[in-house]
Amino acid sequence: MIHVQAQPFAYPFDLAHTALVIIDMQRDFIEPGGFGQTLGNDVSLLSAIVPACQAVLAAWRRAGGLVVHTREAHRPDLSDCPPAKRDRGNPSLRIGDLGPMGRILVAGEPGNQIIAELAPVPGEVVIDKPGKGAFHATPLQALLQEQHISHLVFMGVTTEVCVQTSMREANDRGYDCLLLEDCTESYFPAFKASALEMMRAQGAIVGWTAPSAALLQALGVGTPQAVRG
Ligand code: TIU
Repeated sequence: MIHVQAQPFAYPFDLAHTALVIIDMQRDFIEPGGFGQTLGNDVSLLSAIVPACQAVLAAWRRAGGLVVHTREAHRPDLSDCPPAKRDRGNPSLRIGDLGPMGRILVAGEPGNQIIAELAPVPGEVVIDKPGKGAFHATPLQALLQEQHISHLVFMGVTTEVCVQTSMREANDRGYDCLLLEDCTESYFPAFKASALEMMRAQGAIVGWTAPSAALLQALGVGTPQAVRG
């Protein structure tokens, strides 16, 4: 059993029964010209977490843990994108419209790909999800059950939208969830802070949070600073 120094108290997990879940680290949210920017957001905030995510992904792969990537992606005919989603806000381009990285939030388009720094490798799971949560209308739960997974470690964007929704879905399905604080980001720093606080409040009502260094230490991987120090 591995113990991570987390809030509100230590998070214990067994690597064989734990998956690293990376939510929506795709060009549509992180690069200019995608869905995030068309909603009016400053997308530059999100790329700051990429190095920390890379370090965790590398360590998790070395340890041999299961990796799950998600992409927020709609079918080209948008049959899985209800008006309640497509019509929200006042974006310059809506889901399915043609933007500089192809059709916004549509599967297979350049903007829908996971960023090169975190690209999946053969053997890793990639889940296309039409909603905010990773479980809604996807095969994720069946896949986790097949692999005897009971614990999920989360990274990705955005904290209070797809990450929080996915963690809440997971918690209701019985998974113990840890969110890595410096491996998740929001277009709204105050929303990130609130989301972290509300998830770990009331004795980890939704889940635990911890800095990625705490997970790396628990996995026996020193952070670059710790190695130098
Ligand atoms: N808008 C926003 O903050 N997020 C999303 O629309 N999707 C995800 O969080 N992935």
